[in-house]
Amino acid sequence: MDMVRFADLVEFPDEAQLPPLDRASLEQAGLSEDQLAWIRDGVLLKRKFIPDDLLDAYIERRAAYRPGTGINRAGWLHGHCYLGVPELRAVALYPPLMDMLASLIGEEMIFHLALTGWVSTQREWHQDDYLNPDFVNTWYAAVWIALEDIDPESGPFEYLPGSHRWGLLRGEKIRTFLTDEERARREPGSGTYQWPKYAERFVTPAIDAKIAESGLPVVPFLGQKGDVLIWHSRLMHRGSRCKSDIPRRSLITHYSGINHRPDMLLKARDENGRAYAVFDMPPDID
Ligand SMILES: O=C(O)CCC(=O)C(=O)O
Ligand SMILES: [Fe+2]
Repeated sequence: MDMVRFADLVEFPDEAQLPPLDRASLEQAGLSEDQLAWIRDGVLLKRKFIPDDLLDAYIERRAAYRPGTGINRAGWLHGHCYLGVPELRAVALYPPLMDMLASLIGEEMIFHLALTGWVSTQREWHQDDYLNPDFVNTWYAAVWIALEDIDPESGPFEYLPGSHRWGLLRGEKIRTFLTDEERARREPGSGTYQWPKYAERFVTPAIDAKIAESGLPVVPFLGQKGDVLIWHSRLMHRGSRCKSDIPRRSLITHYSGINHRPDMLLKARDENGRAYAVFDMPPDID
């Protein structure tokens, strides 16, 4: 088989389906500095955005999670672990953060996924939206929250500013290059589909070639405690390789436009009225 190209895996959806700030026809007069940065870079970096008291309560709870022996680097198994961890919800649903997300995506956002590892995912270059059902159409954003000064050797988050204007990787297109077995397989513990893992064998080279020809610079996010980086679901990013065993203490949270998740049937609100998704399966948090 010929090498799969980035162009074979992407689509340019009709702009009427996209969040307002992604529409070429948008009138930019009257937008905020933050919204303009988002349009330009596909990321928004806000220093000292989350108050220490919220972070400290979460850090204490997370640090106490040590199943088995020793330090737990991987974090909780489930993306919906926040259902059992109110300290996590308090950070993820911090009202100024939720308001900021809504102003970038164009509608109220619902929180539905947390990554609590204190180590890089070491996941290769990707966009987030292709893991979603197609109807999400990039009404989606994720937030990287630094819980301490991030060490350059710890495998920081890296991204390519401006890459959110490239084509949109589509799960449906990617899956056509997989076998039926690869498409169907799920992880035994968590039940998550494994296809993105198999797809890396051709998605990663296709993206690498696209990056090389783009000439865009790779930017690491070396945040300090309370700094947040919000990124676009079409932005190329990765968890870079660990160059030491220095921990990387962060919290990563993912959100969708509340009207773009008909698949998330159970929605709850916290005491500030902020939305998060509830799932039937109880999270494994002990
Ligand atoms: O910082 C990392 O390890 C990458 C995380 C990531 O790709 C994600 O949460 O979507
Ligand atoms: Fe990602």
